[in-house]
Amino acid sequence: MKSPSIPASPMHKAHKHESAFRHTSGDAQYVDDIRADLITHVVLSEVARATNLVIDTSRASSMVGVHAIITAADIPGDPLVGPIMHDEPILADGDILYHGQAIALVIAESYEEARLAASQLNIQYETHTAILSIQDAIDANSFHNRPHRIARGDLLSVEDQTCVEGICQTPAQDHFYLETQAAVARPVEGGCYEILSSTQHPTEVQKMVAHVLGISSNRVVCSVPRMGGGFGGKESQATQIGVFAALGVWFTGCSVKCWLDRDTDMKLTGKRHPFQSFYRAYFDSNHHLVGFDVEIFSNGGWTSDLSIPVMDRALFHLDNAYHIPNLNFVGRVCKTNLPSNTAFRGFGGPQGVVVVEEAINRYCERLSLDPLIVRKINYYRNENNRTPYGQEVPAPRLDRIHDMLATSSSYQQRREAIDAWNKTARHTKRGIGYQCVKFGISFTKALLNQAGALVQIYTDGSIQLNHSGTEMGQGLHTKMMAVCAHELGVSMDAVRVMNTATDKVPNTSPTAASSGSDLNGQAVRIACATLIDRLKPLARRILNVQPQEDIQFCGGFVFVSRSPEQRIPFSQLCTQAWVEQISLSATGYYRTPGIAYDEEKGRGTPFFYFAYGAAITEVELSTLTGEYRIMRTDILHDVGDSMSPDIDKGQVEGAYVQGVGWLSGEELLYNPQGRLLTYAPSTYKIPSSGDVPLDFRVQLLPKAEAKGVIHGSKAVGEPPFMLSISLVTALRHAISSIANKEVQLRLPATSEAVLRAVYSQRMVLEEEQDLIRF
Ligand code: MTE
Ligand code: LUZ
Ligand code: MOS
Repeated sequence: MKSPSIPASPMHKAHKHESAFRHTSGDAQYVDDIRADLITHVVLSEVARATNLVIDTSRASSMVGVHAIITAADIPGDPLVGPIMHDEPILADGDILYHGQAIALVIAESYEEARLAASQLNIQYETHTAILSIQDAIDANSFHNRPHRIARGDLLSVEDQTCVEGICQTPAQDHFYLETQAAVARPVEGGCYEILSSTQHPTEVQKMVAHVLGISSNRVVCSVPRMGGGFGGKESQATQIGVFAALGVWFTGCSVKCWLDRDTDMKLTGKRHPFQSFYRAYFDSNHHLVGFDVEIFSNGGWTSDLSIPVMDRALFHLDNAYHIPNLNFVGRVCKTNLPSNTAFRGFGGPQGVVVVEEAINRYCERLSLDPLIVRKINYYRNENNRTPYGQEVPAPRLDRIHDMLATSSSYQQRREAIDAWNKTARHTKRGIGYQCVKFGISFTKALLNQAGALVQIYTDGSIQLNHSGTEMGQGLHTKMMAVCAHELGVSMDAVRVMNTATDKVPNTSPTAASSGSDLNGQAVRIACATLIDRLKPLARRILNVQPQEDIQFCGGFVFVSRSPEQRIPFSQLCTQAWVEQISLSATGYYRTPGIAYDEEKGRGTPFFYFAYGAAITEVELSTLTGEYRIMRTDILHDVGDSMSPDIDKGQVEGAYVQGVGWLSGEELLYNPQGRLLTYAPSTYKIPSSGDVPLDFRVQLLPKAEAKGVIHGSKAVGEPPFMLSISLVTALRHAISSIANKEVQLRLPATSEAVLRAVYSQRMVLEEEQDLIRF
């Protein structure tokens, strides 16, 4: 019962990103826009593995413009950092463990002076052979953990079924956030520190700065204006940059910036984990995937960082959307002389999903089946709804999404038309591929599933909103404004989201695992509910109604539900609250209920719920050059009842295209000594506008409200990344049309890789023709 003159809540409406105009006008402030007295040049190692490192700084430290040169020996507190294991020397101490490792910091007035000084460092060491690949690590028994395992059923019982076996390799990927890693540290009186950081995890920066300097956490405040992209690369690995800047302050007393140029960023920081998986998939005569035996290895790099939870998420997603009765999944993280690989959109999920999808594709190629049909046969359904780790998949939405998308995209007709085209076309082949996803939402490290908020109302009715999440372009702040505006019944304009800061909300989790809006949305709602509870009795008194009378807050007014014309402006209520000494500031705190996982047993409920989606991708490729184009992509994605549909569509599009980059064009190449060769945009190719599907149709699943989640919405940041795997299926469809044989396609599917796959089909064809001839 709302009066027509009262504007509706902004919840579930289209919003422009809260910083959209500032992004485009240049008004948006990033960390590098903040001035500092001095800059930091990070000196990187030029070898992948060495011992007896000795650095003579005497000549360099007396050079013009140089204020300090810092090496491991100078660190005042604990020299080790790391988000979980605490195994990462902040600067190389005696040993060098990867090419590009930070070995010294030059704090200077300008980059030119710093680089000149760095060239005058006398660096000595003894080099050793590096362990680089997963195979090197397996051979050398070099691992970060013991194997993690999830198993059920009995694989012996399916041994006589049709088996496809193989080795599936997925590549690394650089985050290539537009804004490289950056931090500014400033001295604050009393030996305190202020760190402005481009980080997804300000609490980790605060903690590790305190730790490395040997001071208490309350002497450090870390705040985040915004990031120009994070994608997981600033979840744990922005910490080091913040610590570098803070060390600069410790030794000089001046404000110090640490900003990495692109080359340094790409050499120093970790990437998406490359995986190598040995699999055997068993299918019965009805095309049911009845057994899956998989041993997966990831390349963790030199320290453990987040590699173990990434591996766990890969294991949790080896089933993707399919019920598999008999299985054995084992995962292990390799320790190598590479940068420490880290969180990247999907957090191991994509690496897990690719394996089961490759098995299905190969099975279908062998039997000339449409892989869409085999996928559908295997979905979780109400009668088969337990994941390998025992969590229930309640009322799966896979069939509904599948049927809607297959129909709306005319999959069947288009596949037939493509098959007809491929029969006659000589140099261009077409392919169509379907991919669904089921993605578990919650941090796999369960305790991280918590968030806080601090909401402050001023006497004019305007609001400052603080919450524990960070903004990296994903639109979290916009969604949080909508939650706050909805709860307090004001317009979005009345709410200002403040920089994320550890002095406003303490002990925060990283903004990651796609759960930023789920967790912080609840915390914001709870804080606002506390304020509303305080304001309602006052409103009833002012409106002169009984204590049991229902009061509503909407459109900037506070009114009696039964008679909306009886109302006062929200601002008037706030002024009166101050006069009557009612607090207008409240915190909110939320933790996800009911999450538990026993890693020993491989059983539990690691996820609060699952997000779903599906995509159909059509490609056209040249068999002469291996080049291809995505002609059309249709996506239907389940974001629950979206809090902000336009922002969510942007997330779906961005995740898909970023996934396309991972699977098609982005290639990190190292020389045999472990030196990264593709460390700049000249050689490392992220997708550009020309790689976006020519015809791109993204829909959000209608009538999809989720229970127990903020405003019925679902997490969106990572799940659609996996929809890009439809590209691989589409490419395989196109390539297999040459000889109707199993495709050997290496990932990333660069033009060269596609051409090689085309040649190997042709060879099969020629061999067969030979057989016929003789
Ligand atoms: N979108 C943009 N524009 N920039 C980013 O860095 N990171 C992704 C995703 N979408 C990212 C993004 C990743 S890895 C995650 S985990 C989520 O956003 C984090 O934000 P959320 O939890 O608020 O969705
Ligand atoms: N688990 C997860 C995690 O699923 N996503 C994450 O980003 C993460 N980060 C740290 C620890 N566990
Ligand atoms: Mo995202 S990889 O969880 O930061």
